[in-house]
Amino acid sequence: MTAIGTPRSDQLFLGLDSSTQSLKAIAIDGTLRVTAEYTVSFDEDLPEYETKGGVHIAPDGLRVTSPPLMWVAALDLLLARMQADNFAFADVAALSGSGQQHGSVYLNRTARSRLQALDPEQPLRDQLGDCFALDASPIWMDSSTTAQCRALEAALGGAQRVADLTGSRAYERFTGNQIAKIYQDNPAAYEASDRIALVSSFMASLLLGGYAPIDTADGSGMNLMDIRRKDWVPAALDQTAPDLAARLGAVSPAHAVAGPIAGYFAKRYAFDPACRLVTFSGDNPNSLAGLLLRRAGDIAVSLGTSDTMFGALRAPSPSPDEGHIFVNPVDPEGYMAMVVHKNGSLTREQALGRHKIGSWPAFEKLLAQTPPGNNGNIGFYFTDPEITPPTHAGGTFRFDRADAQAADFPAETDVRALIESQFLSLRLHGEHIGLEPGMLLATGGASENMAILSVLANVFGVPVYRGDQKNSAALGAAYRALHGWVCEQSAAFVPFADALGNAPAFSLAAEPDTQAHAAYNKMLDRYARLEKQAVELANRDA
Ligand code: 5FX
Repeated sequence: MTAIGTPRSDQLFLGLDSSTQSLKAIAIDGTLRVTAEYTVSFDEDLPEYETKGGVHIAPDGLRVTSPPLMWVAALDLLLARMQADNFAFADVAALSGSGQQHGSVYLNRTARSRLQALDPEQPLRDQLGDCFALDASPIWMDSSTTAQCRALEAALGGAQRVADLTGSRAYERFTGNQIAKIYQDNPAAYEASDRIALVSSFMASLLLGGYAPIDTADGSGMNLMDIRRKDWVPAALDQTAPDLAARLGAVSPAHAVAGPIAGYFAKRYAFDPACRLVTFSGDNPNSLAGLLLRRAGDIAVSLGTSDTMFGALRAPSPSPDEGHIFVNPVDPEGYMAMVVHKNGSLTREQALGRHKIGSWPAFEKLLAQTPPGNNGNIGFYFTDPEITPPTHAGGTFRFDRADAQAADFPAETDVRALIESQFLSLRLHGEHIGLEPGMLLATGGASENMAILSVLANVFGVPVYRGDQKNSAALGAAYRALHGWVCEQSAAFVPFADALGNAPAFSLAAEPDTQAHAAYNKMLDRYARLEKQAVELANRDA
């Protein structure tokens, strides 16, 4: 007999990930083995929404949105594909999910009743088209809210105060500042909103058949929640828009069960009507769970559309200059710290195009032609306005060994300058918010590139591991589904590590070279000084 709270091997736990470019699903069984994976790509599978990389970018380059109905259509398509593949929906004991952080969805007064009365004969897209107060959802790539950020900091007593309360100083993409802009630019849309959801709580609401709560980890990315009290900051709400608390609803810990799955999914796909829906969270908090970062010093670097570095912390020490502190999604008393670069994969891909480097193996070969430290050449590659360090405009700034600005570098110097710069910046800014790795876990598309991982190991001077599982946010959501299910079955909070005892180990991908690491240690102060100069240059051009 299995003990209460111990999953059986024939039970499934499903994790969804609604990211910038795709909707994915990963199923694990009760022994944590991945049994199935599915993906819907927004650009390719839903071309009628005319997105590029899943988004629409306004001509000013600052406003970035996605159509929320596309996310609904993606869920229809994903579940239809799973059904066509005979996925065993009936065996799913619990599901949870992940959403790109910060994005907001504005639901009008018809939404709640529509969600509660979904017709299983019809796709979701056909039933929910008119339940939005705004058909373009601002997402994390949006950097149009500088005025709202400064106003929030002024109202609350400065950047340090906002960081101390909410975990981060005011950032353009953080949801509160986005809501403030919607309220100011389009008061009718704000007025028509009955519920303002994050991408994570919106996707959860579809599956719950009603409004699902925002969890405290994803809620930490809004500049509206007190990360210690785990509740909204009244002064921040007041500064943002009127009657906001009612539109946001109450926050919930991420491990809590929000309810059973909506009848729609039980009838249309044969989910067990008792299947538990564990509160959804943000992609970075889910990745923390997916990568099983339990000890301080276990730090992940996710190399994707954005590059992020994050790890668990016991005590938060937010900085007004960089990085974010979020509530930990698997330890409601704990925290996680994170540094984000907006210019990740797209910037690496642009370097490939700019230098006519045909392939990633050719990129690796070029990288091998220059030594660690790049003979003193350093570059800053802000394809878009950067998040860390914050800039108001994009721009590329190259400096030679004598600190003189260079218009360009030869291809082999440029690719090294780019990769070294991305990792030196993570190291510099991560250290400021307590992220000091004993080891690194690399994930995301670029983590398949061994030459890039070797630079990462050398910059930080620690071994770099790689999980076989690339989709850490979807996997983390599946792990969290299991965790939430175990907590509910046990009628008590069970530590994540205890619930996930069987989790797989990671494989060593790169070890640091002492000499190379010494070169980067020597370079860091100069890098920090030149970074300040690059930020000034970018802002001067803004
Ligand atoms: C985190 O703060 C970010 O803005 C990004 O990593 C998004 O979460 C990507 F979805």
